[in-house]
Amino acid sequence: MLSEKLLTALSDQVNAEYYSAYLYLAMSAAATKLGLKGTAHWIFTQSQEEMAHGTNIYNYIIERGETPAFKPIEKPVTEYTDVHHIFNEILKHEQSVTKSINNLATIAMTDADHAAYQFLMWYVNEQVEEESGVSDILDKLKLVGSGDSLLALDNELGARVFVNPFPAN
Ligand code: OFO
Repeated sequence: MLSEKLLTALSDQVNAEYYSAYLYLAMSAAATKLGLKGTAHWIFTQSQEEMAHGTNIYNYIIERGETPAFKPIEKPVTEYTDVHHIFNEILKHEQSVTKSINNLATIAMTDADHAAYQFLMWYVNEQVEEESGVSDILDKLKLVGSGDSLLALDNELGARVFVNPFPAN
């Protein structure tokens, strides 16, 4: 049985992961509009990952014998000036997700819910990888400027392949 507080926080995280997926769809569409197909693909793949993250938490709540609370998913921002703007917003968003995942882990720890804490560790580590991956892209963007080098980076981002981290879900 999950505590009321942990159930609420996990339910909110399902919503946050689906919101992330929706936000990244909006950003992917914006990148397409900017003519950056590879970047659009990278962000679309990120959106698919976020759906998988949300579904996995949903399944965990069900596995623990609980019912998640459902809330509306917020409307994402759809206008972005350029690719730097998009990736800066992605980094800020991932940093806010990291805070909510850490908050979830703290609740599980306070509840002495070792199973939930263990479950959440995957997400804690994933956030380290996500922030680091986006920071790397931002560093490269600072170096490339525009023109051919931006197109080369766009091609590189276009090679990302979606791998479902939870194929059993
Ligand atoms: Fe779900 O990892 Fe990003 O937000």
